[in-house]
Amino acid sequence: MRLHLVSDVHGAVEPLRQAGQDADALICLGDLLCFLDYFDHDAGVFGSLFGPDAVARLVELRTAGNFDEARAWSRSLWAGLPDARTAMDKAIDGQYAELFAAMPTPTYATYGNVDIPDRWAEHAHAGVQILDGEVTEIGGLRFGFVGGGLPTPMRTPYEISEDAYAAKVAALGPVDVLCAHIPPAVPGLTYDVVARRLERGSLALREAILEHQPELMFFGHVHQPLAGRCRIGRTECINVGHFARTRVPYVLDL
Ligand SMILES: [Mn+2]
Repeated sequence: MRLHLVSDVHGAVEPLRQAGQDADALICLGDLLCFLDYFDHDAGVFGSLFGPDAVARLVELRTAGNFDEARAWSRSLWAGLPDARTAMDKAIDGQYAELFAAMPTPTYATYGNVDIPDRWAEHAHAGVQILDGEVTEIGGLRFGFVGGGLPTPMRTPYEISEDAYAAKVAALGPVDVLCAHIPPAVPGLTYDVVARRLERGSLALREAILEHQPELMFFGHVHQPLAGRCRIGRTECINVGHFARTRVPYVLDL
């Protein structure tokens, strides 16, 4: 059985469609939406609503770590837009409609921190199984899925408390393959060498790995990691890659 795994799709519809080909199943570890494209300032929700110059300013502030100023700039942009809420919802639903339509049957998907969980059920077709704090069987193995991210100064759309996250991890129990959007809290896995900061990793994931020692743990979230993989005991922990840039799925032969 051949599985293709992707994470951090961030609006890459056509590459996602291709990533589902020649696979028996696709696993998607979240961050489907593109709000802000750091490289293509015309793209994403912000690019389509506010234009490239406004996006360039926002990218500049966030890259410099001025999150308060970035939020103020973002607020001023939204305030200048008549019926901002509707415009944003329309842009989000438009992206989700295209992305879910590009997913093959079967697809197993969980949320990233840059996702709106409430909007998924409406767009997912019958071949897409949405899993968050849940286990399913794939190729005779138990796969556990945990979605979302932990609180950060970026205040991305789906960040939950450490306790709520730990409860979802605990709900899985022992699994053969652990899948999450964010990595376990290991500095080499969480440090982004381009952004030059530590992203949020999960202590609960690390503890679950130490306790249950699954064969494999897959995640994404850290776009340019110091280390793309590491071992924790007998568990191989693997970042499946920043799909929006690489456009190549991670291939797992079972
Ligand atoms: Mn993420």
